[in-house]
Amino acid sequence: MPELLQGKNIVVMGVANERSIAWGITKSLHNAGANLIFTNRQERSYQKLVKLLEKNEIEPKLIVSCDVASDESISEAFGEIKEKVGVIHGLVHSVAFANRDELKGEYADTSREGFLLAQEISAYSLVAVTKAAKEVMTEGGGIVTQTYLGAERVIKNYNVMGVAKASLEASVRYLAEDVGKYGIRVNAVSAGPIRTLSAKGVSGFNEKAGVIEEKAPLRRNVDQDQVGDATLFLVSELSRGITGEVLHVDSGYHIIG
Ligand code: NDP
Ligand code: KAL
Repeated sequence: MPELLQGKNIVVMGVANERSIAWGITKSLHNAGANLIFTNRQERSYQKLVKLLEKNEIEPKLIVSCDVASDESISEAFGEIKEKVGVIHGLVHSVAFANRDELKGEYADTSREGFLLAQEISAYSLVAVTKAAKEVMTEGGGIVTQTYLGAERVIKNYNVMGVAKASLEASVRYLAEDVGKYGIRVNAVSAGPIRTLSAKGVSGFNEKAGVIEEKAPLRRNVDQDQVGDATLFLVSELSRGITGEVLHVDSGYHIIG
């Protein structure tokens, strides 16, 4: 579908490496003809992204640095996007963070700082970037974030991140109402377990991925490309009647009791 996003400018936040969900999304958006603008936090991610883009012969429209922990960084990033690109038609938020030591044991042991950090980076960041992006989305468009089933159910080890994702999903609904009048839609993809840099080193990942193969209707795990195509759908006009929605891309696992 090379014409689906032809001439559309889409911002992608959260490519750390080839395994990132945001990289799967990048490939889907690129194949649909989008012009891509990237944001990263770490220099290491920037270097990886530049190499990946070269290898895949994708010409970025712009790459800007953006740490979602800082209002100044967000406003500088979107200021530069406005100046160099003008209008944007979509935004992909694929960013989350919690301290590793809070992603095990009991949720009841979560520290105040750990709770606030997970909320700030994983949930408030969507609010902050929506506020900045709506100023540049003057022709309407789609905003899409990434969530996980741990927002809806208690999933071992997900702990503080589950509560942050619940906040993210509620934010999707409140933001959808606010920006709907400007022709902007806000949705989330709830992906099944995918082995990425974030998933590395956190306990319980293998167990979760194993259960999907055993119990999900499709009896297989999802990958970055499947999440990429679903995100493309939600960014594009194909989903023009959908907002405030959480779409599960999880081989159907969430319907199983
Ligand atoms: P990655 O580790 O590839 O991506 C995480 C990204 O978050 C990195 O690019 C990182 O940027 C970025 N990030 C963290 N803190 C900040 C910050 N302060 N400012 C800006 N960017 C920041 O992992 P995934 O692709 O797995 O994660 C992407 C999203 O998908 C997350 O929201 C995650 O919760 C969600 N998700 C993941 C699932 C999985 O199984 N992997 C399942 C369901 C949802 P940098 O590297 O520059 O620090
Ligand atoms: C039940 C599952 C098992 C894993 C439990 C928790 C996973 C939490 C995800 C969270 C985003 C991970 C981190 O924040 C890791 C961080 O503390 C250390 N890593 C880093 O700093 C790397 C270098 C950078 C790139 O990472 C980030 N995030 O910036 C959940 C599984 C089955 C599904 C997953 C992994 C869901 C999810 O939300 O990612």
